[in-house]
This record gives sequence, C-alpha cells and structure tokens, in this order.
Amino acid sequence: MEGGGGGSGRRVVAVGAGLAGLGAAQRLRGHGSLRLLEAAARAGGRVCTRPFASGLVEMGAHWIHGPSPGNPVFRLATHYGLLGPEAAREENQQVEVGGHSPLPCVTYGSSGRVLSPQVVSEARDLFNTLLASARAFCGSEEPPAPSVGQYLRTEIARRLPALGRGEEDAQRLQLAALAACLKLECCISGTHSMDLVALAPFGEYVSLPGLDCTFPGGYSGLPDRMLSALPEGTVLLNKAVRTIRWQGSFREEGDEARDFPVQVECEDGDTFLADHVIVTVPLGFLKERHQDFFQPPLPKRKAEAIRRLGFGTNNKIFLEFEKPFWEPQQQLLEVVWEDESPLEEPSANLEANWFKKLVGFVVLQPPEQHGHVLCGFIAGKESEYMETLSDAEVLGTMTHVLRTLTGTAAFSTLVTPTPPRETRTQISGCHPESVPAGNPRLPAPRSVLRSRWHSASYTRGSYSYVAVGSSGDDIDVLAQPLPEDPKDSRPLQLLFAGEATHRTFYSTTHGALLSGWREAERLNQLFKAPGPAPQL
Ligand code: 6YU
Repeated sequence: MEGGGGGSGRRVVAVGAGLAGLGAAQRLRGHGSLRLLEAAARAGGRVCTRPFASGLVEMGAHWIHGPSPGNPVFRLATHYGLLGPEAAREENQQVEVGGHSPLPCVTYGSSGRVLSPQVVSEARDLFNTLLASARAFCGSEEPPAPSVGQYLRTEIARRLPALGRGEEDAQRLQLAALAACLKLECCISGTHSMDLVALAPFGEYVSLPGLDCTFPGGYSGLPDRMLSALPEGTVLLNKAVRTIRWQGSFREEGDEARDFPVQVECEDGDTFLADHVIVTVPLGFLKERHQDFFQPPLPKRKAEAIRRLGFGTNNKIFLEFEKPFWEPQQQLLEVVWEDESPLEEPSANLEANWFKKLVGFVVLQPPEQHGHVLCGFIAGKESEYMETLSDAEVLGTMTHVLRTLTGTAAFSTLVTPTPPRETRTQISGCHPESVPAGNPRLPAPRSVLRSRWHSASYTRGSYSYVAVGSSGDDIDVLAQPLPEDPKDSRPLQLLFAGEATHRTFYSTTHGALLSGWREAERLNQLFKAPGPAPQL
C-alpha cells in the first residue's frame, strides 16, 4: 500500500502518536496530506491511563508539572475541560514549588517505626539546599564535580560532623534519610544513579510555577481529545515503522512525474512516501535502533548526541488494599532504609535488594474514586529488574516490605538487623480496624499492577536526562532537522520532536507537546502556510 493523498501538496508523515506527534499534527498547516504512524494499538505513548481497582491509574505521566498559563499542557487540558476545580484556582497556579509539590507525608523506617518528621525534614531541607546549589552551576565551565551525585555526596561528607549534631545514631539516621532523598531524585531525573547526571547542565531544566495537578478523568483524556480533533484516518495505529529511507528518490506507481526524498517502511511491509517526516520516537528507541532505523544512517554528530544523552527507567507499582493502613490525611508514604548512607556504595545484588530502591508510595486521591490504592515509584536498574519478575513475586515482596516497614512482619528476612519485636515503635494513630492492637501482620494487597517501561520495545525506558559527558547542546543537535545543509534543494526531510529534544523541559509532557508544535511551525514556515494563528 502507498499512503497519503493530497495531489501536488507536500506530504508529511509523523512517526509516533504521543504528545509530540499529536502536537505536530494539531499545528501543521498548508501541507497536502498528513499521516501519523503509531506502533502501538493506542495513541498517547508515555501518557497511558488504565483501569485499576475501582478507578483509573496512570502508568506513565502522572502530574502536570507546573500547571500555570505558561504550560501548554495546562492550557490545552483547561481548554478541553479536563482538569478539576483545584487546578483552576489562580493561587495554585502561582505557587513556586521549584520542581515537585510537597505532599502531607509519613516516613517509615526499615526498623518498623515511623520516623520523626523533624529528623526527616532536617535531612530533606539540607538535600534541597544542596540540590539548589547544584542547579546554580548551570553553564559553568568548571563545575566542582562531573555529576550531580558526586557533588551532593562531597557536600554531604563535608557536613558530616554537624549532621545529627554529631550524635552517632542521629547522624546515621540523617544519612539514611539523605540516601532516600537521593533515590527520590533518581526517580525525578529518571536515572539509575545521580552519579550519571551531569552537574553543569543540571540547572538548565526549567520548573514552571503551579501546584502539580492530575487529570480526574485520566491523563489519556488529553491525547484522546487531540486525536479526535484530527481529520479521520490521519492516525494509523498498529503501524510500527521499521526503516526511514531519506536522501532518496522514490516514485509512486502510476505517478512517475513526482518523486519523494523519503520512504517510510513499516514492519508490516506497507510503505509511505513523504517530503517530510517528523520523527517523535523516544530516545530509548533511538539509542537501540537508530543505526538500522535510518538509511543512510544519521550523521555522526546526531548519532553521538543520541549515545551521550541519558535515558533511564522510572516505574510505578500500584497496590490495592481492602482497607487503608495509613491515615486519611497522609498522601505520601516515604521509605527510609536505616542502614543506608549516600556515602556508601549501594548493593549491586539486584535479586536480593531491588526493593530497597523503592522511594515510597503516593496515596491515590480521593479513595471514593480510586479505592485504597498506593502508587510506588522505583527507578534505575532495580526497576528494570522488577520488570522481569512475575506479578506474584512483586506482590509478595511488596507485602513483606510493607510489613517490615510497619513493624508487622512476623520476622524479617529483608532487613538486617531487625530489632526485636518489643523494641519496635508502634505506628502512631493507625486505623484501628486495619492494624488492630497487638500489631498483627499487615494484610497483603488485593492486587498489583506495574509499569514496565524498559521492556516496552517502542520506548525502552521512561524519560531523558542530561548524562555525564553530554550537555544541553546535545539536545539541540538531536532536535536539528536533516539534511544539515540549509541550502539542500530538498530541505527538512527529517525533523525531530519528542521530550528529549526540548532543552529546558525535557522529560515532561509539556516539553513533548512544545517540541511537536516547534517542528510543525518549522514546516509551516517552509510552506509559508497562511492561516489563523493557533489560539493555544
Ligand atoms: C510529566 C509526569 N511522569 C512517569 C513515567 C513515565 C513518563 N513523564 P511518547 O513516548 O509519548 O510517544 C512516542 C510514540 O512513538 C509512542 O507512542 C511509541 O509507541 C511510538 N513509536 C516508537 N517507535 C515507533 C516506531 N518504530 N513506529 C511507530 N511508532 C513508534 N511527564 O509531565 N509529568 O508526572 C511524568 C512520568 C513512569 C514513563 C513520565 C512525566 C514523561 C512524559 O510522559 C513524557 O515526557 C511524554 O509523554 C513523552 O511524549 P513524546 O511524544 O515525546 O513520546 C533538574 C531536572 C530534572 C528533570 N526531570 C524533572 C521532571 C520529571 C519528569 N516527571 C516524571 C514523573 C512522572 C511521574
């Protein structure tokens, strides 16, 4: 089959129907035809809402980071009426959270006790101060360390004598809480270790104002609405692209008069000829496949940028409980493994220790809508190892972890040393019906669901970061269209969009959307497309 119509008009093909691809399709004007080819059976890519328990859960993007008028995802979601009343409140849009909104929280230690909020916030304050100073090296020629992780560890070591006011047990607990902060930062950056994240470009990422919000009817409502606004037949699902041949001269049967510089060949053998192809496949896919995906292969500069930039894994584990064991006001259950320290190498034994990388659980709100559901976050190689386990294994391990943390394990094989039962502190103020007196074992979750972004063949991870040895310039190189020569008689054969191509908003849905709009605008300029200016 040869795709597209549109007579002598320019033919555009976009690869990938995530927010970048859909955004590009939404904004293109003045072309002859557009086809959007998507490997999966659904649009949305890393925006993926699924039913679970009595409600919906987000397997990918969770929040709008910085929901305020400067955020195009916020504007579009508001336009479609997809957000709740809290998000519409102007005060909430003005809050400066500098990244992630804080949630009311309880912190469990691995000895089976709730840790003092004061101890935890002391460690968190120090960590946030150090993180802010790490961002301040933005663009520095000579940062004090190559990676964010190394910088943070050096600074923590420097402050060691003052930690916990020099008292040994208090100091150990502060270090354990700092190790937990470091793991949370791995989830936020989507990396195995902050030692892999480059220090100098770290501050280039821009946080928008606004209290992070979710989509009451599911994040997928956004791509669904974008999709339904496109002319019917624009998006072809289950259409995985195998190879993009560019710099060619391809003719269609029955139309010898016209040749196209690009041919897109799909896994099922279908081909599409195009003047322009907007590539929005994830960086993880490009890392694995770019050598065969493009014929001729990408120029060295682009291939090197793909190799250097980071793309890691952050997964979610959803657990449904019959009854909550947490307090109604608690929205975040944090985990601190009390024998850990950021100054010591974490265990490399994934099989024995993968669950220790879990940073904690967000409580899905409101329970009337979701049921009693916790969403755990876990990044890095441990997260990738978790993907290889069965549901039953993950559920079993999570049950044991939660029993250990709440002091309700009969005995612990997960943590050493575990204090004897009588020395463990009871969880204060637990729901009497869920953890009855005498502290018996916490009931196992009813069901489990987890994401597996690393195993997903057309994603191969969660999102991008600027890795050691790389810089924001690599993001710009990745975003550059091909052929490189602006005087080429057949310009803009390949254009590149996707979250990893946005220098200041990489790793987010708004970065993805803006990148799609950017590439559509590049083509609109080429077509000198007349038409109304977009309203959003
Ligand atoms: C956000 C959030 N969020 C959690 C988790 C994940 C992500 N993000 P897509 O992949 O969507 O589309 C490409 C399509 O291409 C796809 O459909 C493929 O099937 C298709 N394809 C591939 N190969 C193909 C082929 N050969 N042929 C045809 N089709 C092909 N973002 O704003 N808020 O809460 C989270 C989170 C677990 C996995 C997130 C979040 C990231 C976004 O989901 C993601 O960026 C966009 O959806 C990507 O859209 P796209 O179109 O580019 O690709 C300092 C500093 C720190 C920096 N980080 C701070 C921010 C932290 C980010 N937040 C993450 C947190 C969560 C929980």
